[in-house]
Amino acid sequence: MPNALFDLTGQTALVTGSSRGLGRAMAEGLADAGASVVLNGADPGRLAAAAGEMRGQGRTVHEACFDVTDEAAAVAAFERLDGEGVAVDILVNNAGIQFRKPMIELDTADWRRVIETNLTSAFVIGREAARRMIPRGRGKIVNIGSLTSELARATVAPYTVAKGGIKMLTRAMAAEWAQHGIQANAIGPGYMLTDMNQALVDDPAFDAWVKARTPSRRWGKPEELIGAAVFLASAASDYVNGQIIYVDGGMLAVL
Ligand code: GCO
Repeated sequence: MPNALFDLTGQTALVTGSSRGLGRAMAEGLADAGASVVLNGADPGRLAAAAGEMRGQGRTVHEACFDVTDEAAAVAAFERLDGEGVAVDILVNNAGIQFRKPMIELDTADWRRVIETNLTSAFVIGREAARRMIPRGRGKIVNIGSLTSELARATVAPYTVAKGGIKMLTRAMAAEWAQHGIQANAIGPGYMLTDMNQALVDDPAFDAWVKARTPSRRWGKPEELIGAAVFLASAASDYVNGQIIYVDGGMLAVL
């Protein structure tokens, strides 16, 4: 008998950016732990395809098609879920983009786009979720950080700053919302095999660096975030708040 602490039956999880990549893997993992999932993406075709595949696997899936940088659309999506009687018990703020360019060449517009997508959206969507969790006296928020929540890498400054902000936003959420029965934590993925990182995987020098720099000597797989996601989404983490769990093959633990 699996431990009920990790059972998400009866819970609904909204995962932003879950048509593919890390978000899709976490949505599937949360569904396998019993949750109904609300998939989110900005591309209606990709979102519908992902939802169809997951429904075909017997999972309960709602769709919320909106761009996380569009505050009005995000608010409207929550109002639609309210109207459908879908209460978000678990929010995974996963949506994010990468933009690699040295700061000296970086346009401010590109800086702002990354900050808006990777950080501000987590605040906006977190606030909308918390406004509904607080009256219920419970809720789980899982923000997706990065190794760059701790360490900088040249050419990814806006991503680094945004992910550093994710770590501190998580603590700010804990500071204000823990008293209302909400647990806000984060996951910091290491170098994972995702579309966003394909250019790095395909670069022999970067690939070799990741494998040498990571004690596990390999890239991570998206499904390897599921354990941390289920833990932080479940009763097993009811006294955990403001923390970030690194799923990075040990990279941050060593020089
Ligand atoms: C990069 C990568 C990283 C990883 C991940 C590491 O360009 O260095 O995209 O940012 O995606 O965030 O935790």
